[in-house]
Amino acid sequence: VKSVEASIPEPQREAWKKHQVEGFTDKDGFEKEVVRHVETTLARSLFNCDEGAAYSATSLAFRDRLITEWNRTQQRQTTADTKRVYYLSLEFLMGRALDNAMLNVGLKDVARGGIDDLGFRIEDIIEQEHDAALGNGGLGRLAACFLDSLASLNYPAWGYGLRYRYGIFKQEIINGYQVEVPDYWLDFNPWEFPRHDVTVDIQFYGNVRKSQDENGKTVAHWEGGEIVTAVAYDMPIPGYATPSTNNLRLWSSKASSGEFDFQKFNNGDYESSVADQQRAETISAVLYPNDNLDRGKELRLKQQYFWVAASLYDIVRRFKKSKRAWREFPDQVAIQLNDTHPTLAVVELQRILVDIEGLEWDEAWNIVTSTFGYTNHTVLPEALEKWPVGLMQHLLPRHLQIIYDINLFFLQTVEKKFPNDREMLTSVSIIEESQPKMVRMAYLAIVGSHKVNGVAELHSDLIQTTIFKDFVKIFGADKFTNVTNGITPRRWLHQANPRLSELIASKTGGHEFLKDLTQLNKLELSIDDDAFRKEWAEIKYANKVRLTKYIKKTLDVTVNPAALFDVQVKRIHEYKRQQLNIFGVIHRYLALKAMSPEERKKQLPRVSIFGGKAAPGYWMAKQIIHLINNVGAVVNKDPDIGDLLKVIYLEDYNVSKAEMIVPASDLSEHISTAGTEASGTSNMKFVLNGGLIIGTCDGANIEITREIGQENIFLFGTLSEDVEDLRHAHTYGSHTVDSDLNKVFDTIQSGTFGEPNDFGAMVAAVRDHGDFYLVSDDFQSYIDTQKMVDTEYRNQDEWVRKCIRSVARMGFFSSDRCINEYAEGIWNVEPLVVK
Ligand code: TH1
Repeated sequence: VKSVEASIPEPQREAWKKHQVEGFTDKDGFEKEVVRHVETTLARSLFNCDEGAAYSATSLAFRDRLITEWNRTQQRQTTADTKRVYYLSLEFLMGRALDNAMLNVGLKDVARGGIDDLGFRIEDIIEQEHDAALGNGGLGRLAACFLDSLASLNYPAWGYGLRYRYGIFKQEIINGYQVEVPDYWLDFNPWEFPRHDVTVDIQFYGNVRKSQDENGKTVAHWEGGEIVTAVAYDMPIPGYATPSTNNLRLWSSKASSGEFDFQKFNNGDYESSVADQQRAETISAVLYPNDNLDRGKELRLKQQYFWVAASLYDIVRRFKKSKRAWREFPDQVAIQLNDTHPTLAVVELQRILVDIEGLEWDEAWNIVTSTFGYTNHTVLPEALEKWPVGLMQHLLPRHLQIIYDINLFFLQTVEKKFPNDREMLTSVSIIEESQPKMVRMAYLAIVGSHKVNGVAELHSDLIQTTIFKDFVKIFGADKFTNVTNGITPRRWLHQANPRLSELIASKTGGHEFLKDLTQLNKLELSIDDDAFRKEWAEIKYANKVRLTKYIKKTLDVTVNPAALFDVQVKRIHEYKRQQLNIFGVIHRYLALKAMSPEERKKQLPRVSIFGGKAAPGYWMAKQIIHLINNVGAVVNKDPDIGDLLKVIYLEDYNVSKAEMIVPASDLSEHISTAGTEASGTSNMKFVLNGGLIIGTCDGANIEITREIGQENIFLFGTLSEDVEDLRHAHTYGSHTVDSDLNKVFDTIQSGTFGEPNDFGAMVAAVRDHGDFYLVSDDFQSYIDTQKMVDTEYRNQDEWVRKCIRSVARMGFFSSDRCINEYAEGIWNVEPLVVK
C-alpha cells in the first residue's frame, strides 16, 4: 500500500511539503482565515458581513483545520493496514457541527476572542447553523454519539449512511395541531465534501440468468433492469483532544450517465429523460419519518439496497487494494448493522463473494458471518421489518435467490439439531409462510452475523427470552450479548452545559472526566462543600432562566424559573406514554382548582414541558400533541392557577434544542410501559446534567437506578414480568379504571379542553379497548410518585445533593465505555493513534 506522500515523485515532494496546509492555531491566524473566507470563498465585502456570513466563514476556517488532521488520519489508517469498523446506519442525527468542532480541537476560546474582535458574539454565530437532522430519535442520535466516541478513542472507523436531501421534517404547532414542513438543509453545508470521483453504479430489477463455467459450476448473472449512481459525500468527524478525525460517508443518488437516455433526448422526448433523472434522485430524497414503525414502502427498500450496495462496494474496493486473500476479510473489516435496516448487506456481500469473486458458497458464508454484527433496538412487533417476497423478487431477483439459499442451509442445520420439529422450522424460517410471504429481516440479520446485541440489560434479556428465544437454542447463548447504550459527554455535558462542565473540572482535576467519565465519582468528595452546592444550584437556575426566556420569546408564555421544571421530550408514541403525563397534569389542574386560595398558596409551582414529533401518519400520536396543547391553552390563562401550573409544548424538538432543554430540567419523565423502551438515552443526558428522573422499571432506567442508587430516582409502575398478565386481564377479565383517572376522562369529555368528542378515541383506548399500554394500571402510582417529587423538591439542599451524587455516579453511561465494549466483544479492533 502506497502512502499519498510516496505517490508524489521525489523531485516534486519538496514543493508539496513546503506548502502543506497546517491550519490556524491562534487568534490572529483564526481571524485571518475568517476574513479570507468572507472575502474570497463567500465573495462578500467585509462591510456587509452579517451573522450568517460570519457563521459560514468561521465554519470554513474550522473545516480547513479538520481536513489536515482528517487526511493525516486516513493516511495513517491506510498505511497501518489495520482492521477498520464500518457502522452502517440509515440515520445519523448529528445536530450542529461547529460548536462540537471548536471544542474537540480545543480552539473555542481562540475563536471566541477572534469572533469578538470581528464584532460578533460566538453564541450568536453558533445559533446560525441548521441542524443536520438525518434521523428520527434515539437510534439516529446513538449513531452520532458512537461516531464521536470512535474518533475520540482513536478507533479506525467509518460511518456509512444516506445523504437525504430532506432530513426529519420541521414541526410547527398551528392551533394546537402538528403541521409538517420539509427540512431542506443543504443550501449551505460547509461540513460536507462532495466526492464526485467516488461513485458506484447500483442495479435494480432485471433478471437472473444461470450458466455453467468451464468446471461445470453454475454461475448466476444478474442482468438488465436499471442503474442508479451513488455519489459519495464525506463529513469529517473530529475526536475530542486527539488528532484522529474519522469519516462519515453519505451516499447521494443521481441518474447514471447511461441513464440519461440520449435516444429519448434525440427523439425529442426531453421531458421524459428529465423525469428519469428525477426518479433516480428520489432514492436519497427523504428520510422516512417513522420511529419504531415499519411501513414496508418500496422506496424504503430501494433506499436500503442503494446505500448498502454502495457502502459494500466501497469497503470491498478498499480491501482489495491490500491484495490480501479473501479469508482475511474479517481480520480487516468489521461491519455493524444498526438495527435491521442494513440487513441486505449480508446478502450483498455473499453475492459479491460468490457471483462476482467466484468463491465457494461455504467459504463465502464463513467470511460473511464473521464480518457482521447486528444490534437490535426494539421488541415492538410493528417495528420489526418484513418485506414481501414478491417485492424482493421484483426489485432484487438475485438477492431473493440468495436469501432462499441462506434459509435452506440454515434450516438444514436446524433440522439436524432438532429432528422432526416442524414447529421449530416454521418459527425460525427467514421466510414467513404468510399471505403474502414475507422476508423476516431480523432473522436474516441473526443468521448472517456472529454477534447479536440488545441495548440495555432488560432489553437484551427480553430478546433472548421472547422474540429470538429459538435462535438462542439453535446458536447458543454466546452469540447473544448486551451492550448498554451510552452518550457522549462532550456534546451532552461540555458543549450543552459549559458552566457545569467547568465546575466539575474545578472539582475533579481538570477536564479529564471528558475522556474518562468514571472520574465524575470524585464529585462525591465535594458534596458537603456549601459553596460548591450553591454554585451548582446557580448553574441550574441560570439554565432554567435561559429556557424561560426562550419560552417567552417563542410562545409568549411567562413561566417562573423557580418552579419545578418537569420535562418530557422525545418522539411521541403511545408506548412512551405522553398520555399518562398529560392525564397526570389534568389531575393536578383539577386538584388545584378544587383548593381554597390559602391551600393553593402552599403548593409547589410546576412547569410541565413537552416536546417531540409524531410520525405524520400516526393519528393517535397527533391526538396526544393536540390534547397537550389544548390543556396548555386552558391552564396557562386560568387566573386561579397563575404560576402554580404551566403547560408548555416546545415546537420542533431536535438536537440543538435538546442541548438547551436538557440542562434546564429538574425532573424528566421516562415512563414507558415496562418492557417497551429498549434503552432510552435521554434519561442518561438528563441525569448527567443534574436533573432527577421519574420513570418506570424499563430500559436503561434500571441500570441508571443501579448506578446512582434507588434513593436518587423516582420509580413507579408495573414491572415488565407482570405486563402480559395485566393485558390478558384487561381483555378477558373485568377492567375498571380508578376514580381519579375517571375524573380526568370526564373533564376531557365535558369539553373543557376542546369539543366534548375531541379526544374520545384516546379515552376509549384506556377505558374500553383493553388499555394495551397499562395507563390505568400505572396512573395511581404515577400520581403518588409525583407527590413525593413535590415534597422532596421543597428540600432544595437535599435535592441538590441527590443531583450531585447522581452525576458523580453516571460514569458508566459514556458512549466511550459502550464503544470499548463493542470493540472488544464484537469487532475485535484496536485503537490506532495518529502521530
Ligand atoms: C430506539 C429505541 O426505541 C430506544 O429505546 C433506544 O434507546 C434507541 O433506539 C437506541 O438504541 C429505536 N429507534 C428506532 C427507529 C426505527 C426502528 C426501530 C427503532 S428502535 C426506525
